[in-house]
This record gives sequence, structure tokens and C-alpha cells, in this order.
Amino acid sequence: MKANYMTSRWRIPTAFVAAAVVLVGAALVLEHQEVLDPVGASYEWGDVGDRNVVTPPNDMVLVPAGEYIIGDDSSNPAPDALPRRIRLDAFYMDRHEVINREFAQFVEATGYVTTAENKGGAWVYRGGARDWKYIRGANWRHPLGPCSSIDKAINHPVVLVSWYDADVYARWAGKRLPTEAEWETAARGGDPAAFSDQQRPYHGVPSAGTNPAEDGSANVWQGHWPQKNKLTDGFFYTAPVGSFAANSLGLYDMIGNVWEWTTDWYAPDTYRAEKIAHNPVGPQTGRSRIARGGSWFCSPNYCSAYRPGFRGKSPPAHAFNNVGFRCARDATIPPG
Ligand SMILES: [Ca+2]
Repeated sequence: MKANYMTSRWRIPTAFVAAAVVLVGAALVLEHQEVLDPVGASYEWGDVGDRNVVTPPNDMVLVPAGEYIIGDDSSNPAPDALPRRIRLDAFYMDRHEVINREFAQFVEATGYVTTAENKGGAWVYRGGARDWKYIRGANWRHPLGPCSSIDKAINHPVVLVSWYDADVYARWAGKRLPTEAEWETAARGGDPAAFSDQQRPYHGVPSAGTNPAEDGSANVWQGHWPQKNKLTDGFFYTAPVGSFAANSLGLYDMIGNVWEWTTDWYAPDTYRAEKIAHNPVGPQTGRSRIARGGSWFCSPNYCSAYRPGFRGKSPPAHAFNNVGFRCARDATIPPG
């Protein structure tokens, strides 16, 4: 009887433990489904399907000096981006976004610790109907949280970098971040005539007349967020740089993939300047820095910023897993 007693004593907790395991397991499954279904469920950071992309060199591309028109020429123009005439000196622009491999070299050389690492977390989207969430342990090495990695994404743009991180990297590299006027001019292919054709709202990026939200010509979100990402472009999160056609200057991913920090502070009236500005740099101070180009998260119903004239912005200390950067340099300094 003693044995039975012992047995029954053990059977009860075993049953409880088994039930608890089942409940916890079910909760985890539900949590998993809530966070990751119906879209994004099976994607890890760096997934590229059957794509085999050769990473282009990150040499710098010359954008010629000239007089340009910038501003939102889409069919639904943003009120803070009225067409504006500017004059720019020649400058160089990175051919592609700064990738994880490059950022890792910077960190190895300098011991730099990013804003997200110092804060202990950052803003992450990982699929599903939940919007952005602050995740502890998310940083450039862990784009979806502490259990994720960039092992498969070494040639993808670095993300979860604050404006400060991007600025320090650029100066370490002997470069600087582009101004928003430079960024937009480069995104338009450096063509003074590119603005005038209203029928070609996506001209220059990546090719005239395309709409990445429909044709997958850049890495954005095709379909209605959050229910459906058709993945016409082949990527849920970031894509390796060079996965899509370059614009007419040879610059990759000016639209989509990740937002790109620029030097300018945001002000709603920057584009209302009446005079032709020479190398405009925006206001002296502000609360948010400009970022441009939209990202893999941009869908037609949420964000829809996948055009050269859309002025994105964010507080400079915030880091998101759809924001990165590329660098620029004065043309008077030859590219190294
Ligand atoms: Ca995509």
C-alpha cells in the first residue's frame, strides 16, 4: 500500500505538471500565433528564400552639382513637402545602405555601443496585427529580440541604429550623413528634369513608372497591412542590398528596404522656402530627424512612404528594425 500511496502521491503532481505543461505550451502557441500570424509567422531575420544576390561594392556615386526641384509630386502629396527649387554642390552618395558586415567592422574597430544597447531595448515589428513594440534585448545584433540574430543577414542593411549611431559611424568612415535635400535629389536619380512628369511618381526609383507596392520593384509591403503581405518582392523583413534594380545613378534601395537617416531636423515648413536655397540643411534644431525612403514595413494602407518626396521623421534616439542609413561626402573630398 505504501508503494501505491507513493505512486498516487507522485501521480497527482505528475498529472498537474503534465496539465501545466500543456497549458503553458498552448499559451506559447497562442502567443506565437498572436505575434506572428497571419503574416510573418515563419520568417527569420535574413530569410531570402531562393534568392542569390551578389552584394555590390559600397563605392560612392557622384551626384552632379545643379539646380533641382524636390518635393512630393505623388497623386496624394504631403502638405509638408511642397515642390521646392534648390541648388546643390556635387556630392558623393554610398551606393547602398550600410550593411551589418560594415557596421560590425566599425564596432570591432571602435568598441562602439549603440543607443539601443545602452538603453536595453528598441522598437520592433515582428509580424502580425500588433503594431510596433518596445522589446528588451533588441539591438542591431538582435533585430527581432534577444533570440534573433543577424547570422543570415550580414549583407542586409543594419537596423535598430539611432540617428546618433548613424552619425558616429559616418564620421568614423570619413563621411557624413546626407542632408534631406541631397538624399531626395539622389533618390530622383540626380536628374533636374525628373520632377516634372506627374505620370511617373516613382521615377528614378528604381525605374520610371514603377510602383513597388504593386510590382515588387523595391522591398516594401505588398498587400493590406496587417492581414496580408503578398511578398511580391520576395522579402518580409530586410533584403540583401542589391536585390533590386538600381536607380539611374546606380544607387540601390533608395526606396524601401530600410528608412535612411539624414542630417536634417524636421520642420513642417522647410519646403515652403521661397528663395532658391543653396545646399539647404534644414532648421538649426528640432525634436525629430528626417529619415527617407520608406521600408519593408511600408504598405499602401500604412505608411505608404515609398516615394522620393515623402518626408519621414523620428526622434533621433529611437531605433527601429526598419530604419538604417547610408553615408554621403562632399565631392571636394575624393572617395576613398
Ligand atoms: Ca517586402
